[in-house]
Amino acid sequence: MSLPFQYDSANQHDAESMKKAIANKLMYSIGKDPRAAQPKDWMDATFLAVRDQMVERWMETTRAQYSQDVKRVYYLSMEFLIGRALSNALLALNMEDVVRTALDDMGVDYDELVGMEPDAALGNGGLGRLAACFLDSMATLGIPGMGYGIRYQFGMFKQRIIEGRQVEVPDTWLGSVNIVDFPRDEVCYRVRFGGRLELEGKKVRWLDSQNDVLAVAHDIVIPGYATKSTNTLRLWTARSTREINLKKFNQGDYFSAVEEKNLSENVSRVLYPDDSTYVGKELRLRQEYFFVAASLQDIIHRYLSTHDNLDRLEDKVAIHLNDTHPVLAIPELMRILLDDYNYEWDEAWAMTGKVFSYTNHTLMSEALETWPVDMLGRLLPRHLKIIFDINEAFLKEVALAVPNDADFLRRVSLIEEHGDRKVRMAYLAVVGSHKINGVSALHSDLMVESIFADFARLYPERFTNVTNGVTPRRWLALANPSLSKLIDGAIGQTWRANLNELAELKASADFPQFVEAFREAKLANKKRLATYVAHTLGGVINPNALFDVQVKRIHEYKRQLLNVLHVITRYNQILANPDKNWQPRVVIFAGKAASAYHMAKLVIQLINDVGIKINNDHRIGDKLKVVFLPNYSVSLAEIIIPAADLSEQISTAGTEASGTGNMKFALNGALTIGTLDGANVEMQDAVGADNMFIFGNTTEEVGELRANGYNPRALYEGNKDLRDTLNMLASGFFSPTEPERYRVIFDVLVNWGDHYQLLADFESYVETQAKVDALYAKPEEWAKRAIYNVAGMGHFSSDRTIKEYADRIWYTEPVKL
Ligand code: B1N
Repeated sequence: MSLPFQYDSANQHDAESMKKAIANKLMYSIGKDPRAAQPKDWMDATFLAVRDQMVERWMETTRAQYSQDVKRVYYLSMEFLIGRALSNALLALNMEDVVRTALDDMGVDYDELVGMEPDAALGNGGLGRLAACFLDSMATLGIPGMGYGIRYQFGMFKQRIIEGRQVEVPDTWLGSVNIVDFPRDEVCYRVRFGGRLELEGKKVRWLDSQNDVLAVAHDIVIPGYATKSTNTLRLWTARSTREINLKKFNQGDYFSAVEEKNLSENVSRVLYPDDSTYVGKELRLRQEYFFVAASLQDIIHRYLSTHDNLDRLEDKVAIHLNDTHPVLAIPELMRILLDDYNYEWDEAWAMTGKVFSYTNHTLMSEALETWPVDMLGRLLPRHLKIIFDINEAFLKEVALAVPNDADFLRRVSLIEEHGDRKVRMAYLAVVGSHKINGVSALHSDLMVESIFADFARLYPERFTNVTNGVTPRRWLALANPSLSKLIDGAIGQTWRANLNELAELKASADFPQFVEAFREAKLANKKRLATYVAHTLGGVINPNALFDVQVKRIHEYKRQLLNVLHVITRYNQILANPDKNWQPRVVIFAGKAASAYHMAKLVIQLINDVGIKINNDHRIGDKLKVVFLPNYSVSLAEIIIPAADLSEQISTAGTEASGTGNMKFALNGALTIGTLDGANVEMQDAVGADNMFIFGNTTEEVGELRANGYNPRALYEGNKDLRDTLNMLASGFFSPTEPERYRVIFDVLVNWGDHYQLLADFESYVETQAKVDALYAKPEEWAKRAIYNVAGMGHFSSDRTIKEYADRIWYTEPVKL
């Protein structure tokens, strides 16, 4: 067996020395006698012992990066949805067997221990998880890439379901013993807020700032897979500039003496739990500037530690903006260059454009950030002035390129003038970056046709596409050991670092033995999930049923409701035709709703209410079950996704920028039922149209309906299945104690325009679900197509994505180790 390891630490650290290392940590870092140690203590000790193994490589990488004076990439993101670190590190270091044996010898169960680690959930969904996959791929490829973000004290809330409703519980992921990161108390920068400007000729001075806060660095080690290359994720935590107000303290006013401290430290307190939506809260703006200002000071400081001045900054520094959330970095770099280092405007602006690049992750208007000019001016007066100056210079340039077109100028202005004036952050990102990319081919096309159409006319060369990807280490090797082992036997182990090799599996689909083994691997994962369901919900699900899965944030555009409409319709059909040979199905949902998103929360409640009705209807039995798994998270995804037969990717065409769950499911051998949206389009190209269930209107058709009058009521009246289903919602069939509960859903769909066009796609969706049943009735045929899905997913590795960013956007190369 050929191991893909250039550097095999497993040979250097045998189980005996690992045992000693863990026992050592348990005693000297945790302070526990092995006889008294709780499972959590063992976990912490093991984590610390394994982390030691990464530190040497980390330092070697850092030294090589300095001595080779490589160009670095800084990935600025408000979110990093990392999940568990220990099992991932053991995979990267090829140390799983050693640690398993060591723990076994000490009477500790490896799987239980690994499963105890809390997720680092510093993100909402796709955008944050993408950032985590990118960190993994940058380290694996040896790209000198560093992540910068916020060390939220409370990450993504934990979701409980109480009487069918979502209840949010704070996520206290940082335990009492810090095993997560290395605090760097000495890496500490002041971040200023408020104050006023003083103009002195051409010079601007920012004075009298108030409520300043300190940013303290905490470093998380990011190991590359099968390489020494190890990178850093640096997260900032807020610390008050004044621990205590002595005057108030001396007056005996103890509480207000520490109040200021608490208030200023609120900036890194909690992650905003809004996915793909924008809330214009001042604290959010503070968070954005807080981490941007600290990161830029750090970047400049690092650069100047090996260079005399900033003249060639763009040769050694690429800063990537993960959506508009860090876009204040653009005026912040301008401020540094102009005010602190006395560059001329034109020179500073040229450098800035070369340093920055920006990824757009959504076209939906409700997610596009615009900050009120008032608020920005109050909090960051210097930045507002710079933004105005950028706009003035920009509009001058535009007036030359597009003469005599006042409407064009108004449209592209960085300031939205009507009503309360607002800064359009996406436009600022575009004018201040040399490359702007979308996250799938379709999304990138729509981006230049819609929100950035005017800018694409001005700067066509800036716009590009880089289709998203996912790391095969976490999403196949770690999450799906049974399938991974089967793949290893067929094509060897190197696919983990070169996912295109999965194409070789195509041939295996012709071998009945392989197909049989593939089905067994899937069944093992389904049993694992069934056990989880039994433990968490107490219900029994049949692992031989078709597992039909939709897990993702709950959002109207993602259309969980369309899925529910199909479930109810199927329920009615089974009752109407009980003797038909129905394919047993378990329809599985999971996902969180933003705390203030009432419609999304109502959908969660509906799923649970529908589940209660159907699951307890003895006439239905095994033919249909509905499960809502609480608290969707990275580690829950690792259990659910490998167990899926059918992956639901059913957003209204043109709304899901890419999707990345879609890729994870196919990689784990699920077939997709989906619309031609986001990366589904490219997945279809990669796996073949016969191996996917595509349904519904195209983006074009959705647009035509929207433009030419869409009539959902006519669809309601014209389709009996649909009518029955919607009438059951409206009449309180699923909510007998509160018959009006789902009336609003009926209204949204039938009477208020059905914005996401569920009814337009309903018939096509239900028909396609019947095709799913028909294929599932031929298990070998189904398995063959599932194998083709796995084989076709090579393109969707985040290694490929990062290589494209490095070559076409960042112009960076791997460090030599
Ligand atoms: O980013 C993912 C894509 O795969 C998804 O299609 C896309 O929906 C997601 C504001 C967002 N877009 N926008 C956000 C998240 C948090 C927030 O506060 C917007 N997330 C996406 C990765 O490209």
